[in-house]
Parts: sequence; C-alpha cells; structure tokens
Amino acid sequence: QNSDVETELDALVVGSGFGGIYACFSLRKLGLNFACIEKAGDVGGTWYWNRYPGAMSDTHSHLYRFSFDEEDYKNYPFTHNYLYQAEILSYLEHVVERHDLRKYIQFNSEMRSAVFEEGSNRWRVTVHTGHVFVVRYLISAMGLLSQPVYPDIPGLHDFKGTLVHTATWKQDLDLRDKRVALIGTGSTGVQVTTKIASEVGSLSCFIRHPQYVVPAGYREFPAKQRDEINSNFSAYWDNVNRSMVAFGFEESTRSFASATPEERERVFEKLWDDGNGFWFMLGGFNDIATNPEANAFAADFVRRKIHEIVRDPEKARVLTPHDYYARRPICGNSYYEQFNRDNVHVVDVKENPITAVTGRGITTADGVEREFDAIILATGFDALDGNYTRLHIRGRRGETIKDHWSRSVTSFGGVMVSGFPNFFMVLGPQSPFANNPPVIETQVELIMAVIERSETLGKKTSSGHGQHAGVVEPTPEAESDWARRCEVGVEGSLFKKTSSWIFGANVAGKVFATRFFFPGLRPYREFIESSIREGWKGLVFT
Ligand code: NA7
Repeated sequence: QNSDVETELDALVVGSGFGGIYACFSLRKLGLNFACIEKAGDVGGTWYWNRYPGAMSDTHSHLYRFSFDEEDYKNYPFTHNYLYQAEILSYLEHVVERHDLRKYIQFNSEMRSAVFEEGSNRWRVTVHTGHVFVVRYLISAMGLLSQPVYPDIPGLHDFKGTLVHTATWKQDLDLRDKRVALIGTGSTGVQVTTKIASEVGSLSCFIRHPQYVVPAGYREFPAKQRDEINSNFSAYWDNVNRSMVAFGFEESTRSFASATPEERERVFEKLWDDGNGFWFMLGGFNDIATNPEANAFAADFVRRKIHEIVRDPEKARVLTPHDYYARRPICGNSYYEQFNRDNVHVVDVKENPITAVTGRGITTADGVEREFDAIILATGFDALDGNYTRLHIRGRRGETIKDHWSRSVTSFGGVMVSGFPNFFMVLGPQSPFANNPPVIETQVELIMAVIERSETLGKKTSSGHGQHAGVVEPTPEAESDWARRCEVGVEGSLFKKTSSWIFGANVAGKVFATRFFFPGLRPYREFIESSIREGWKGLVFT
C-alpha cells in the first residue's frame, strides 16, 4: 500500500453543495474520520456551477436554507423573497466557514470510480488525480442536476462565436449588444431570458416545447413575516416537513370540481398575482396535476395570460404551450413581457427544427441561417441517475450502478441501492419531489442514523479486535417495495403523460422511469419513521 496515493478513512463525501456540506457537518458530529472531495474549485455544488445570468432558486428565501442551525437560520440576512445564485453561494460559503468545514474538503478532485471490495467491506474510490480513498462509508452528494446535456445538433462545436451551456457559464462573457441565440425554455432558459433580454443586442429564443410560466412575484421579504417565522421556528419547520413539497405554503385540499367557474378564475388570478410556480400548481386546488379538466383550466388560464401580455400574435402563438400543464412548474420575473421588446425574437423549432449549427449561426429546416455572436444552451441535465451511470461505481458481484439501473431506476428511499453496501446518495433517484434543502436534511439525517447504527453493531460484533466492520444495505425486496410506492405515487398523474427530464425523456436512450417519489416529503418522512420503528425494516446490518 502506497500511503502517498492512498488515504484510509471511515467515510468519504463526494460533493460540497447543500448535501455534502450537511453530510460533513453530520459525520463530524458522529465522530468519524472523513474527507470530502469536490470536483469544483470551491464549495456550492449546483450554485457553484450555475452562474448564468438570472440564476435563482424559485423556492422562497426562508426555505432555501438549512434549518439544522437554528441560530444561523434566524440571523443570516436576506432581503427578498427569492435568492439569486450569488446569494445562495455566499450563504453556503458562510455555512462552511461558520462550522469550520473547509478543512475537510479537497477541491479540484473528481471521483472517477468507486469499487466495493467484498473481502474488506471497503470502498476504493479513485480520484482523477490517481489518488485513492479507501473508506467504509461512501456518501455521494453529487446533486440531482449536475451533468449538463448538450444537444445532438450537427456542427454544434463548429460555431466560431461563443457557445456556452448555462451550467458551465463563462464568467467574463459579455453579452451586451451581442446577437444571442438561446436554445431551451425550461426553468433555466426562462431565467436567462428575463435577465438578458434588456441587455443584449438581440435575443432569439429557439422554442421547441414552450412551457407554462407564471410570475415569480419577486419582492422584498417582510421583516414582520421573518420575525413571526423565527419566533415559531420549531412549529414552522415541523409544518414544512409535514407538507408535500415543502415550499412553505398551504397546499390546497380542495378539489377543482368543488368551485364555481367564477371562483376558479378568482383563485388562479390571486395565485398569478402572488407568484411562484409550485404555489400556482398546488395552492389553489388539489387535483391540477391529476384531473385533466382542472389541468386544462389552469393551462388555459396561463395561455390567456400569454395572449394578453404578448402583443405580437405570432410570438404569442410560438410561446403558447398545448400539452398538459404537468412538467416541473416554472416561474419567472416578467417572462412573457420580455417578448414585447423589439430585440427579442422567437423561432418555432417544433415546426421548423434546428438542422445544424454553422460557423456563423444556426440553420433551420426551412433553409434559413440566422447569424449570432453567442449561442446559449439552456438544454438541461442528464438528471439523477445520469450523475452516477457516467462513473464506474461497482458494488457486490461486480455489478455496476449502470447495470443495476439498465432496466429501471430504483433505490431504497432515494438514498441506498441493494448490492451497494455502505453506499449512500443524497437526492438519489426516487427521492421526494419537493423543495431540496428540507429533503437533503431529511436524507442526511437518515443516512447518519443508519451509519450510527451500523457503527454500533459493528463495534459490538468486533469488540476486542479494534475493528469497526459494520455493513449495511437494503434488501432487493425493500428496494422493489420503494419503487412500487413511487409507481403508485405517480399513478393518475399527468406528469407521467408529459415528457420531461423528470422521467428521463430529455436524454436519448435513457430509461423511461419514475425518478421521484411524487407524494412528497411528509409521506417520505412517515415511511422512514415507520421503517425505523419496525426495526429498520428493509435494511440488513451485518
Ligand atoms: P430542462 O427543463 O430540461 O429544459 C431543457 C430545454 O432545452 C427544453 O426546453 C428543451 O426542449 C430544450 N432543448 C433541448 N435540446 C433541444 C434541441 N436540440 N432543440 C431545441 N430545444 C432543445 O432544463 P433546465 O436547465 O431548464 O431545467 C432543469 C431543472 O433545473 C429545472 O427543472 C429546475 O429544477 C432546475 P424540449 O422540452 O425537449 O422540447
């Protein structure tokens, strides 16, 4: 064994975003010997990479943060109801400094492979530099949206101007007065549009699949509201953790059918004025995502708004979605209003697809070539399992995670996989579809409870030998059971009928699978609590 290139530890954390930071904090609390490796040059994860103009979280500020540090929660300043990327990144840096976690993190270190050695029950993790970590517990906090997708357009890399994916933004990129093309109209494309439309020379949005975009409602956060939340901290967070999407609003229990046409109109008008995508989908009625009639009403409401706001009927036509309102809900700051600017154009690439990128610009099926100085790809991510299958992660009997997920993408509670002992994921596939920080806290706390129990049992069985060889993994049955719960949870949902990254539809050849637990955070936490109560049902500790 060469100690220069091998480090033996109890645990290794991969990634230093919200998940990795909390995992480091928690491992230290458990008293384990650990390190964290991070591909980037600093902490932040998603918020380190996604520095594109307009990048912000669409969760309200008071819920896009940790709750584990009550004092910090109550005091860390924010001014508005949403946080932009730079603010979130500063916050995460602050948490790392406050808890003195930086010393555990090795930056510019990308995990290339992780192999479970059955004889020693250890993970052998190789970093791109050749350095190897030999650890008992491997905790992946690589994020759920971290592997950018580049569209398969002929000539893409022949472009002579600036080609940039939003997730690898070039900090010195100056778009002022430039002719800019934007491909992609998901959350990211919408945020980019609202920020740069007024700054660039021209902006041409290539729209294949327009989405329903409601206002974000960006405004100052009332000090009084913050005081109220702070003085009811425990009860407030208890409510958040007992809600479905953990967005801090009251999720409606009322059916669409119970309201008169006038009431429906009033309800959506108020939701539109208040802002927020999740709120719009879940705050008015409880069946927008399941009842086609309710969904059609909400969709039609947004379509009417588009035609009221966008003055040019051709632009309005291209911006109007026609499928179900059942993708990840999107909101933006005056998105449709941007299209009333003379310098903002739309190109309908559903009717007239992109055929190639040339040295000068983009050509479409009608033979037209449009010239640009910059092309922005807001084309999304190979989400969830995509972060894992690109790496060589090998569990028992030589099975890789890619093999494991070749037919269906399943896990135990989004955190563990059978045949991959002592391997944990934060926001792995089949995690709750909800605001991420509370999901992350829940999952990291679950992972730590599992590790703690494994440690205790390991110590007991190996007393006298100085060995801590606890091994824990879910049974295949427990994994199938969770997968079944995920399937049941999405039954009847219009999300399943609408192609998007949520089911893997955005990446060619990716398995169509239910990658989230749609019932949300409350039933997720109840499932965990009942599994623990029933003697850690589903997990085998050896
Ligand atoms: P999304 O939501 O996956 O959106 C990607 C967009 O890129 C979407 O509009 C795609 O259109 C479009 N796209 C991809 N390839 C092409 C080509 N070849 N031509 C035209 N348009 C294309 O990614 P985001 O980054 O916006 O958001 C991902 C999540 O990150 C988001 O939900 C938040 O949770 C944060 P399509 O719909 O496939 O027609």
